[in-house]
Amino acid sequence: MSPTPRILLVNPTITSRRSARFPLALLHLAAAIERSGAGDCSIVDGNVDRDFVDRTLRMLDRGRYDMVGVTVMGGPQLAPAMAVSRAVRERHPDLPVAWGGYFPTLNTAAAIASPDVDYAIRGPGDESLPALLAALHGGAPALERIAGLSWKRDGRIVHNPSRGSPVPDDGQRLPYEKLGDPRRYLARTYLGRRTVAHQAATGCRFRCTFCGVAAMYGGATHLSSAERLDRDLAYFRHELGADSVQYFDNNFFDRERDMVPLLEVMAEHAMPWWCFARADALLNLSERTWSLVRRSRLRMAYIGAESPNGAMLKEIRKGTRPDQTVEAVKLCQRHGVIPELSFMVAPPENTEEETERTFEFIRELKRINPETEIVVYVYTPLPDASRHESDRRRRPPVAVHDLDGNPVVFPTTVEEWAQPRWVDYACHADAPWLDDRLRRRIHDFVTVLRCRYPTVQDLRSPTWAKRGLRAMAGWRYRLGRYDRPWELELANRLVRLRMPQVSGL
Ligand code: B12
Ligand code: SF4
Repeated sequence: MSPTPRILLVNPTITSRRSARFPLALLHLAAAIERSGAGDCSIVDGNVDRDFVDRTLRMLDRGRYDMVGVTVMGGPQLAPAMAVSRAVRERHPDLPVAWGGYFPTLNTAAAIASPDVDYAIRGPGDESLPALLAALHGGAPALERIAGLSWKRDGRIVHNPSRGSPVPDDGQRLPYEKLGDPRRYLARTYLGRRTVAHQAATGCRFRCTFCGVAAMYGGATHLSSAERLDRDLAYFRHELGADSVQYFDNNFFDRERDMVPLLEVMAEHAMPWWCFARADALLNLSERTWSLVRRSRLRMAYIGAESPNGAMLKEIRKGTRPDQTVEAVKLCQRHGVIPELSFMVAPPENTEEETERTFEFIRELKRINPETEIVVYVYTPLPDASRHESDRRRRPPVAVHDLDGNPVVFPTTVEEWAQPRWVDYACHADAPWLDDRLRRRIHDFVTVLRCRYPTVQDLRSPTWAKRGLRAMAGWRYRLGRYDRPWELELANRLVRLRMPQVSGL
């Protein structure tokens, strides 16, 4: 082993080069490793290095590394994560490979069962990863004492108790220079010419049953200090030349009293911004805070509206009501903020009825505030085994059934999870209880909707093309004739309108 343990952190490709944003998970881990003094690290980002498997191997060949850490989100990132882990195992059979992130946290058994994965870290890795690096380097703690670690002992799989918790920041900025030139991650978006991705707080204090964030963080959140945010924003502006910010915080307006100091900093920097927010939180903000929100130049808030059905919202423990969605849409309009609402259609129960009801609700919201952006997902509940440990005891498992009435059996291996139908499931794009007719209906509705109301986030399609599509889609939308909009599909193929649910901002 080397004197200072070294880890190579890898972000397998998940998006296009153009849509690459700071790999925040790896930057947080890099900061944690440095802070703990456990070792040193380098980063390979597959969103930027398109031949990231080769690059990973080249770096391992040339440098001394004691471990490879791979961040893995379910869906399209899984196959590249498997490819890089397999390649490392073949070339360096003794080098430990650790997986962390949403996939191994939510599907631990499948991840750790892979012969190419030695360690799966559940939950935030800021404490567990440095501890693992130290343990493998012969130091304390012993493997069995590392929180949230799943590992193999003599061929048996051991799951250590409790996932890690988010770590309060130490006031230092993230080590962006580990990415080479951090300016490569700034992108032209509708917020500005050079938008940067940032996360002021980690975790979320809510426990919505369908949400991976609740499963990861178990209702805990850690906010950034105002001093740190000020330092980060100053760095983005003055060192990187950024002019706008996309905040990936799971729920930006967590508690008003905690957010005001951050908003004051943001108002001083006045860089247009986007964030995730909850309808109830926005409705509860005071007039004074809204004036800060306006001064800080919030442009768009992504709100999980999920459903027009209050009972369903209660059942999934969303904690908001449909009337709050309506009010939030009006409130945003008054304050010059575009609400971007996401909906989960086709739930396992009353699948068709709930879907049609959601379409009607979307139409109502569009009537109230035509600027409202809409993102439509298929409701794909998390497998019971994915829930946070602290939640498993609270609620009995819920069985979901396929079209034939058989209970849905979730994959147990990484190979199965990487199959197209389960990738679609992870992407909230398809579910085993959807028939072809309803699948088509959802697709058609979304096609008509996005042609009738092209997203403002689409900077690529020319204005004339968007106008043309709007006009073409007008009669269908007005009459609710969504079926088989072949002419829109044809025109769309030429224009290639953006899909916010695939590409993000
Ligand atoms: C940025 C982002 C993306 C980026 C890619 C990021 C990248 N890797 O380059 C893009 C836009 C491409 C993306 C895509 C998708 N995403 Co996404 N994404 C996010 C987002 C907004 C931020 C993630 C982030 O950077 N967080 C900041 C870091 C600090 O936190 P973290 O990721 O939790 O990291 C900590 C731990 O996970 C752990 N950890 C992470 N990696 C590792 C690695 C090791 C070795 C260790 C030890 C620990 C560890 O330690 C970290 C530090 O504490 C989250 C929501 C959120 N606010 O977190 C959703 C989120 C992660 N995405 C999600 C999903 C489902 C997707 C999609 C697969 C599907 C979809 N429809 O959204 C798509 C794929 C779309 C497609 N291509 O078809 C879900 C995952 C939940 C789940 N059920 O699995 C989330 C939580 C959104 C949500 N609320 O549902 N996403
Ligand atoms: S849906 Fe939003 S509010 Fe609910 S747990 Fe997930 S991030 Fe938090």
